[in-house]
Amino acid sequence: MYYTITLNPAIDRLLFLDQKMESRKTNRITNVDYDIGGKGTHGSYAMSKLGVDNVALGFMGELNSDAFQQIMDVKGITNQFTSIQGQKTRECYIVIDQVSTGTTMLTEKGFKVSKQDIDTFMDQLKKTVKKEDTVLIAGSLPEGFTINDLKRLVHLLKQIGCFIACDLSGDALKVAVDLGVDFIKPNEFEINDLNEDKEDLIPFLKGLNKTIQYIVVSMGKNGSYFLHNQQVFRVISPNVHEVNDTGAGDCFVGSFMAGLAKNFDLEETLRLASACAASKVMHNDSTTFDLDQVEQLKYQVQIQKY
Ligand code: TA6
Repeated sequence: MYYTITLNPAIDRLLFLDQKMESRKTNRITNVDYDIGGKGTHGSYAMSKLGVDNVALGFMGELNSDAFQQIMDVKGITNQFTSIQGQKTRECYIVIDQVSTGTTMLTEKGFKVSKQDIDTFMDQLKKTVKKEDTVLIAGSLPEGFTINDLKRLVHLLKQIGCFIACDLSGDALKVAVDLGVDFIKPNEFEINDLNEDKEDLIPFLKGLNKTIQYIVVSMGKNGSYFLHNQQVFRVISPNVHEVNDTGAGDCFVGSFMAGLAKNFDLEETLRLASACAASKVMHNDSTTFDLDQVEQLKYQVQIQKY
């Protein structure tokens, strides 16, 4: 089974403007919509859409759990979130205008989890996840969930022996690297931070690849680097009309996991993930991509062995 863990999910409130957002000006909102937010949930959406059964896990706030579950139902995401009593799942605001070349994301901090919430979650995980499973941990950590709790989580999964994928940043990414998980997806800035001795990029990535099986370095519109078994690939994404880039990286990760689940070869997996992410940015919410579009975009993905 495939699992995703979103420790600090969100309800994305999509704010549409028909002009470019400017300070010192009234920016009129022309439409409001909602989508699920948080990176693991997006991975779950992508896997489900590509026919890979999975369950989304993590924490959710009790106070707006109906709204949260309703969006999960609309998106077809099977889930078993641990409820945090007396608190709300955060909202994140995504500003989408007609003219700008990127959305603006304003993220709330989110709920605070207690030691008891964390213990309940870890116990559930221990009972649920098996050696043959794959677990993706993605997104920010909520208040109360410390770096030591993350270490505990990764150690638990390592003890179980499952495949561990992480889409984390900052200190959390460092934990994933230090503990040698199976997959990471830093962006170009995060990899720079990890590369403290400022080694050349490719030798540095090859060093990381000795302990981490799969590495994707995402560079937005400029595509990505991908490493597996000391092989380096440069992946150039199709050139598409971007409407909303929110969630594109999450979509890449979920689709990549789906490719692995379907035993696609590496090139096919990279083509699929890149095409799904490209289709995602052509849609105006945080998750949607189109399977027919993906079929066409797959052939526009360029993959070069480095
Ligand atoms: O990657 C997009 C997204 O998952 C949004 O949907 C938004 O809710 C945000 O990222 C959450 O990111 P964070 O790093 O705060 O967990």
